[in-house]
Amino acid sequence: MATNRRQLLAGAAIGVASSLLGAPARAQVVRVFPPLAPALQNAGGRQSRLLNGAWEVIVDPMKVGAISPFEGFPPVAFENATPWRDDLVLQEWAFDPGVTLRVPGDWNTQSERLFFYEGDVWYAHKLTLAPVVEKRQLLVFEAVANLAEIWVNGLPAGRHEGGFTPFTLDVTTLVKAGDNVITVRVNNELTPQTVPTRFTDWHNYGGITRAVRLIEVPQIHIRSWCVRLTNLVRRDVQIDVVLAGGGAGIGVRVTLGKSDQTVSGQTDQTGTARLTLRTRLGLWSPDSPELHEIVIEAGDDTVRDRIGLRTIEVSGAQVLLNGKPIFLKGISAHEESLARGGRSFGFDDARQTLALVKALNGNFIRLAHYPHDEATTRLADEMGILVWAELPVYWGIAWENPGTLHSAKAQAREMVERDRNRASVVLWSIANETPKTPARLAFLAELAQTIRSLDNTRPLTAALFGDPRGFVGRLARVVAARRLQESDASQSEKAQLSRFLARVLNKPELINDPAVISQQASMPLEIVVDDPLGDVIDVIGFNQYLGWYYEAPVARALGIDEAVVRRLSLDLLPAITIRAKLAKPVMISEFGADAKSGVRGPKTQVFSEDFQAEYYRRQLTMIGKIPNLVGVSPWVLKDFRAPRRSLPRLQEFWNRKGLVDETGRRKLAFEVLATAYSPDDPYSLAT
Ligand code: GCB
Repeated sequence: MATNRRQLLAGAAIGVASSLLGAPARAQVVRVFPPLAPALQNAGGRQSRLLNGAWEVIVDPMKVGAISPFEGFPPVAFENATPWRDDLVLQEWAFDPGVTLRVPGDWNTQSERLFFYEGDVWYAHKLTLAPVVEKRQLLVFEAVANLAEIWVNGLPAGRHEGGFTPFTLDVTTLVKAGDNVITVRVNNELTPQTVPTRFTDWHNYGGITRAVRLIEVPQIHIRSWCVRLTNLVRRDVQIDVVLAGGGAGIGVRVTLGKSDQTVSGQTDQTGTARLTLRTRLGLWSPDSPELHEIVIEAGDDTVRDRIGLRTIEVSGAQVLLNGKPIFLKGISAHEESLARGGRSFGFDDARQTLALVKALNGNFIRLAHYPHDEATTRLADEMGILVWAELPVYWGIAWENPGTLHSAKAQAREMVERDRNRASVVLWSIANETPKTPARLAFLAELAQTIRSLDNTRPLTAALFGDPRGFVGRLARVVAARRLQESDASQSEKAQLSRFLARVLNKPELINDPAVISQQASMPLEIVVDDPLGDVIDVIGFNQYLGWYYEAPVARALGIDEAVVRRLSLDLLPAITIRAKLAKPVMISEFGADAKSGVRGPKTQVFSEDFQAEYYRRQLTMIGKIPNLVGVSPWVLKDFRAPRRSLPRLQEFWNRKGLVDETGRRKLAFEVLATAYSPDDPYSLAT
């Protein structure tokens, strides 16, 4: 407190002086943090002290803890904040047991005042420790959204950017026997330079959103391991084990599955032991998600994991799982809890989400648009659900900014290191709907290279999207001609449409010729996916909203009723063709339409469940004809919070494209997709 009081007095003096000279600039203090420790793999699988629960917080909208109002003076040192004292001390900030937030958890859904909050919240957690000798103390945060600065007992411990991946701090020299306090400055502001960037279509949840653990490990301990099936026929397994704190010549022993399958070796100069084993163990697949226990021992350390053995590869335009073509019957999902609302975490939330994939008869989930909690990929291993894992490189990223690329690469490394032992994870996705510019291509090619250098056993993908402008123009022509052929079109409507066609065809003299109109009406509508990023990735993901987003601009261009355009466009939908220019596997990684749960109406009424169900039927008919199609993941499993969608009564800050609403109630389209994914499959998706 004495420090705070001194700062305030000094600040007041300067304030008086500088107010005569004009407002002083606020001083951003650059705090120096030690580097993070290398990531500790499967932290949740070790014995640990979970630091979950109520953490005391200071909400700091003016950032007084990070930025001083006066040049030359430090900001308020919340990392040293003491409890409030009821005596003659001037104190304006304090952690207090009455002001807390739950960890893990987003702050937005814990306090109405914080629902739209973007800024700083300081967290503090006290813990009492017994004396520890000859061990290392690692502090693992499974995710903090988006920036975390951490102090232990007032001393800087580490800093991490990126809201969806775990990080580890070595706090051995910072903790002490007795009372300790961990303080975290959490900031969830997104900027044009961050990954993700400022403008997205999801709620920017802030907070310590996943578990926090303190883990005691031997000085020499097992940091990470990577297990992969290198030969499908011979069942050769390669196991790389990396130790921390050691060097060359340390013995490592691995037992996989049955106790007779043991292999031993020694570490090299880098602390890595590379071991191989020939096994007779069963393979992992969605039909038979067999997992085998692995036990790794080195010195005084032992770790365990559960591993599935499988191969995944692209061959020509097919995706092969264990050497056989597989069709991915999936759904895209945000990481929002069905039970509580808000950011989901842990196994209970994951189970609810993945149970819905099973209810859809699916075998695949696209975890959009950022890495989800490790519980989800672990449970997907157990349940036999294939996973598309994605980086938050979304829409308009600062492609030319080296710091942005650095952040994307760091998040890629953390994602891959965390999940590369998950048999369920079959695709790494590097980006969603990014513009076709040279700067973006260079950025994403480098990001792809980073991932391949860490894991070259999985195909890379990205969700591409088409240029809607050209397509809207062609759709408008066909819709105009089709409407002209309908007997109930009014004279003024006809005149309007004829003028439109005459203008775009530049043939005023021919425009009332029925042959011209019929030729326009039957003009094939085709989308060719042609993006240079296709050369970089192995599986081409394609997002398209035909039948949803294009009809309003077409109606505006034609000057006719949107309901008429929507009806005609729905009729046209099954006949539209989509193909990729490259002969690579293609996935429809998104299509969708909003429906407010419980709203019923004619099939052309937007926001009704009936429209959404009909839209799914027609989309699936079209999608079933796409050449080289290897999978589908419509948008989206559950309605999710989206602050950019404020439409009263229908959206109210929710994106309503869910197949279930926020309470889990199924909309009509749920059954349509479940039927498509059933063995009956009326749309012949997988053939
Ligand atoms: C997209 C985006 C997704 C949006 C969705 C929509 O193309 O990839 O993040 O939420 O469309 O609903 O418009």
